[in-house]
Amino acid sequence: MLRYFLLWWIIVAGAAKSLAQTAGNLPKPTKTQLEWHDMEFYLFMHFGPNTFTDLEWGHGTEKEEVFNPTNLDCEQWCRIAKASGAKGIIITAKHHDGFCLWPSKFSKHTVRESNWREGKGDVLKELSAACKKYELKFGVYISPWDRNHPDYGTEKYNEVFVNMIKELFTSYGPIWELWWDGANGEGPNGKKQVYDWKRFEQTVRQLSPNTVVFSDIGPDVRWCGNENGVAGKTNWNTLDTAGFTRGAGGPPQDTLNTGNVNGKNWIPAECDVSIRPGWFYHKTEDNKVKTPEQLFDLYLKSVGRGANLLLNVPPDGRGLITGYDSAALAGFNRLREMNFSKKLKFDGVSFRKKNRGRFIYKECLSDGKPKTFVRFNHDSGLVRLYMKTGVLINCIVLKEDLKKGQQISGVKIEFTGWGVDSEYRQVKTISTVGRKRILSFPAVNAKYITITLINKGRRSRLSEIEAYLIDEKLVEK
Ligand code: FUL
Repeated sequence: MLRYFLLWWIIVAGAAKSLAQTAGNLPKPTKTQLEWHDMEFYLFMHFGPNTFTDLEWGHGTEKEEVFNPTNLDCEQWCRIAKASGAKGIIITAKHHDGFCLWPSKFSKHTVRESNWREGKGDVLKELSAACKKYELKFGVYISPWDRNHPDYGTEKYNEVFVNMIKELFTSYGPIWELWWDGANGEGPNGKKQVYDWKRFEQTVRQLSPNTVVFSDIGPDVRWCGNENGVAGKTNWNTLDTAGFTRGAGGPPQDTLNTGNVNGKNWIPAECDVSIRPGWFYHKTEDNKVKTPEQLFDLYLKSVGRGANLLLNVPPDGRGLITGYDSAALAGFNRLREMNFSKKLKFDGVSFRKKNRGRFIYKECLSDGKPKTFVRFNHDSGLVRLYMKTGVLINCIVLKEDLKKGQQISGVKIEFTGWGVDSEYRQVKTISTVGRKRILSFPAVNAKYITITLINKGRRSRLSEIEAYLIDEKLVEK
């Protein structure tokens, strides 16, 4: 008997060890990245000479006088951001035309050379102060491609860019996210720059180790592979970057969209998209602002697939966000509040016995706390939710605890209930969950929801299961 017990123990302990090793080897988010995941949704603001010249890519030859907002009010931007439920603002400190929204000592193409506020204005100063006041995170986009700077295309420009980064971090910090565009076109001398990315990265890390750095390949956050704001239905937070560079040398766009299942680095996806067709303000697009329903759909396809949503809302030539955009944003916020405020209640939760984890109380799956989770130790985890009477459901939200890495690779959701005269069963399957996975579908009248995790040998930590009946018009198409 003892012999059998020992044999059993060796097998069980061995299996547990190999599982633990798998989990132990997985890339994990840093504390800063975990906090970034919880930012969910924030605004992008494209603002600069293009706002006044009606261009998307300025030539770099525009006179500084063109930049002249008549009524700039960064607090208005912040109030609108707040009312939309956004948690931060990222501004184009310098776009490809090279114009600096701050009076950089390393350029002669800045707000200082403009007539705006007699050359004494500083958009970054005003925005960073307004963000502090309204408790929003402040981030900057800085394009390395510079169509104006005379040194661009020579080694000297790398020094210029490093100095600009230093200015940003020392005068306008804390900077929560730094957005690096990989664009690498020709400068005024017709040459392309060979960027010293290593040095740029070191400069940021030294000055501000907690800033989240975005680019095609991170190091902290990656591009989602398109500018439509849509993450992959399969969305791994992990990515292989070896052999790739930023910009044209980046991983294929579909890889950026889905991540790599066994990717070596934790580099989650951020979905950037504009509320209007263009990134900069154009009067002709005032009637092309996305509707609250379209924004809600984008939310399902970005945040609802485990990514973050960076929504561009460009201020106009007055330096204000128009009523078209602010109305759409407020409507978007209302839709999220209305549809996700009433969680449907389960009358019971049960687990397959062998899957019981450390935190085994049913409330933990609907307490809204990511810290409490159910850990599934086996290859197939199963949870069953029960409702005394059938309930109409058209949306399920799952959340995964990510501290030990992203592990859930497949979920089967089975609804059982009663149709008009017979019992029915409907099955939906999804792949990854990540920070949040929102699945919406035509309503079912369910009494039991059975959730099976297909883990392929990894341990999984499911922290939340929510069910809703959202407005049927909002169900993902
Ligand atoms: C791109 C730029 O070329 C666009 O103008 C815009 O800034 C977008 C967010 O990134 O690479």
